[in-house]
Amino acid sequence: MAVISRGFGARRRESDPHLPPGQYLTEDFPVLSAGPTPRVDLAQWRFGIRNERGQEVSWSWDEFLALPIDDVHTDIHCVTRWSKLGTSWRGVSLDTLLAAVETDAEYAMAHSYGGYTTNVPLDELRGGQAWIAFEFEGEPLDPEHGGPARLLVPHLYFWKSAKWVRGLTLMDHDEPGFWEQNGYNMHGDPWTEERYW
Ligand SMILES: Nc1nc2c(c(=O)[nH]1)N[C@H]1C(S)=C(S)[C@@H](COP(=O)(O)O)O[C@H]1N2
Ligand SMILES: [Mo]
Repeated sequence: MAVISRGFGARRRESDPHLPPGQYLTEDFPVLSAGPTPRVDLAQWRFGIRNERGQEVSWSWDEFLALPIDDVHTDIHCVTRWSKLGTSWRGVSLDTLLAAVETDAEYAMAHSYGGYTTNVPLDELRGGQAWIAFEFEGEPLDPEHGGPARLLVPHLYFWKSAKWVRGLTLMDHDEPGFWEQNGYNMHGDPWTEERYW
């Protein structure tokens, strides 16, 4: 019986409908950072959105926490092939933040404390698909995972989820961010394996 149940378990995991092609399941939470973890003082922290005409709206930490907050349960998929299912986050929806901004832009560049950037089509940040997350599994987001706050765009590969995010720049045209300049995909859909160019 033990043999049968192990075999059954392995088959079920491989064919898990939540696992995109070419991915494997992991229970731990790997850290992938291109540089050192920046320490961001909450008294100095701001999140801003600049539109294509250069107008900027921004929030202090206290203003940000006063916005409506979502509980998000989602799977995450790293281009290095690990996926983690059923993660829990709390954050402010990009729908809420973008409602404060006038724009006809089609693309966004996320900028982080520390200098990381990543580009995302603006529509992919709308419609309940993206958050600025500040809690993971009921705890303040660990600095190495992007605390105080990170972009969370779980339907795209996880490199699009900029850690230590400090703002978005909205753009009429697409531009490559940090990993995209180094060969990663401009879009990054894990279900169609948009890994590299
Ligand atoms: N600011 C910043 N954000 C980042 C990165 C980074 O190096 N710097 N790495 C990206 C990559 S490649 C991945 S897979 C995820 C990893 O997030 P984690 O370290 O919380 O697992 O963060 C993404 N966001
Ligand atoms: Mo990654």
